[in-house]
Amino acid sequence: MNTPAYALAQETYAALGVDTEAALQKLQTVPISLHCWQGDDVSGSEHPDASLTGGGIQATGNYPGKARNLQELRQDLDRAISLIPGRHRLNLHACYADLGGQKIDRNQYTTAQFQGWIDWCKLRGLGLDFNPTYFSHPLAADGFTLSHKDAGVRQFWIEHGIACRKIAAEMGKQLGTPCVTNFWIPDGYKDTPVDRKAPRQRLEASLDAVFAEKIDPAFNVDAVESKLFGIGSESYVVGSHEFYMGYAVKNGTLLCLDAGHFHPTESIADKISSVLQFVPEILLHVSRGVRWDSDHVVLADDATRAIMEELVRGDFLGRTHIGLDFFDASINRIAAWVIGARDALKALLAALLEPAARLREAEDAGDYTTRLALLEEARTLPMGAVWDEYCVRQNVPVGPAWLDDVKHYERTVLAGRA
Ligand code: RNT
Ligand code: ZN
Repeated sequence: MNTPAYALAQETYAALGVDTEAALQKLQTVPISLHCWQGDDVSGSEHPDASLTGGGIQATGNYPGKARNLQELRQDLDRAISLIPGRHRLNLHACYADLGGQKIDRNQYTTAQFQGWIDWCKLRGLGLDFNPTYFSHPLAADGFTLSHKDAGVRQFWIEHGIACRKIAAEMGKQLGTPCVTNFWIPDGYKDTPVDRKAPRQRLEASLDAVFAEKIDPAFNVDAVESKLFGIGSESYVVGSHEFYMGYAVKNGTLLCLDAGHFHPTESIADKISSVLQFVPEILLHVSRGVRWDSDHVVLADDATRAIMEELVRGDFLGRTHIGLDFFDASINRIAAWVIGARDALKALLAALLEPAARLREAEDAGDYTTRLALLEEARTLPMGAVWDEYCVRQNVPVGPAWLDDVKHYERTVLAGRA
């Protein structure tokens, strides 16, 4: 039984040649990879007092109730997932290893430290994506990892990368869906370097060593993520966009585009159709920079919508892995997950509901007046009714009702974590 509002919306869209049922069908096939690190401000689980250090990234805020261990993180993830329509994935960082009290360093990690996560995902029908962790570690404390001057430090991080790819392949195998392993490293200088070349040469050699072993893409695929600048690496980042674009094209890896990793007026939406002409697939870190790479909660704003529009218009969804990447410690962390994921999905739905045929016809005919007029009229079409219908069908709360659930959880569960 459809809601009356949906029935009306369906008619409105049909008059513009848009099939809302087809849009909803498509929407439920697109997984969003939910990043575990929103749950605890990128602290991880390696020591009892683990916290984010260095790495050119920063979580700000001290909202109470942060997950203090893996059990709490999983409990919080379960709650968030129950409020997000559709079937999605979990994006895990290696610093969320389950060490069971043992002292194991990152270059020694094996599947054993992640079997708990694999089982957890299997039970819930979630795919799993993975990230080696090149920060919050003594050997990353001076801001360099895979491009470090010291061969011993580089070797440690190469071994970490190799270990993570093996674990990721096992995740993909056990869960029956390829794992996307994303490599992001913080390496860079606060102040102007004299030698920009050597660190990049070392990074290339290190990556070649990490990726030397071929892995069946049915189990694991690798992505590399660039960045313009970071906290403490304002003047120079080894893994710049040009560096990784070149690396990905040369080596056939995926390229990861993070929405917060470019100049503030630059949009990753415009990069998608260029990049996909030269690399087989991309990974997106859907994020929101506010003046800088601040990793604010994703919104269904123009920037996110532009990204989703490109994926739909260019027929790129089949070659794109969508992940979220933000960490806001100033609001309820479960709400942050839910807002970001629901808004990414809303932006995608808006793109799927575009009067695409009419728009293309106008553009092809050189009628840019009609193109502009239709694009602007599309903004106020009744998308909300279609979104609500999707939530009803997917058995998740409609509208802001999910917030009552989160507030209740805050009172009954999070409050006890003081
Ligand atoms: C950092 C990158 C990277 C991280 C995660 C935690 O600027 O965006 O993706 O946010 O690996
Ligand atoms: Zn990112």
